[in-house]
Amino acid sequence: MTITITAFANSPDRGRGLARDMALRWALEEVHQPYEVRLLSFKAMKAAEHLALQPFGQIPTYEEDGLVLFESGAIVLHIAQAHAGLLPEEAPARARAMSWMFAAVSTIEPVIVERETAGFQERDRSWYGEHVALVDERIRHRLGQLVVHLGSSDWLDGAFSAGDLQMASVLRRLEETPLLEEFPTLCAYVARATARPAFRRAFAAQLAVFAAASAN
Ligand code: GTB
Repeated sequence: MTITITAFANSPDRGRGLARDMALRWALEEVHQPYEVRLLSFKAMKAAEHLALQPFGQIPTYEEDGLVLFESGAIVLHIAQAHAGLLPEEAPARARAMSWMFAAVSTIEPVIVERETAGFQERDRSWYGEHVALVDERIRHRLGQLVVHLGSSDWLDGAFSAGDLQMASVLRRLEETPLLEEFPTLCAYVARATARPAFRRAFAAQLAVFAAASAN
């Protein structure tokens, strides 16, 4: 069984591990599954061959023995269901961990992506500052709710799970904004998650891609 994922050949994150292949790498490392990476240029991502795997012309994808998946959240869920280590055995706890995966991608991530998109596409608009201020308030509201839920716990629901992997992956996208540091509980949460050996291995692997691309 060979697992192949796709990633940027030249990631615009410049080795910071913020593109969504990072969550797949991390999940695969957590469950000790080897994987290969097919690196794609922006042009290759929009070509028919890749569109047959990912209808929106994006990375990441996941291939394994004829199974082709896209959407990073769905791929992490597949990995977590297929291998022990990322989801609790007990059914109710397993279902709750999945709830947290969805909370990460459908409740927390959209407001963060809205901020990023504004930064990329609206910076020259007269209303940019006002818009970002409103989005920041929405982000703060969600982060505040997350802090209340976490309380003094290390993880979202018992032991570290795919829910934490997905949530920490989403929160990392705020690391270079002033927002995350307003929430020390979440900074500590992300630091705890990213100190995991599996994260460190995944991060090093994507950084090696950036280093090799920069050397060329
Ligand atoms: N919902 C999909 C999923 O979760 O798999 C979204 C996939 C997605 O957004 N892929 C992005 C992509 O392929 C890369 S990860 N973009 C190219 C395109 O759409 O043409 C998003 C991303 C990109 C760059 C940074 N960065 O530079 O920091 C961070 C995150």
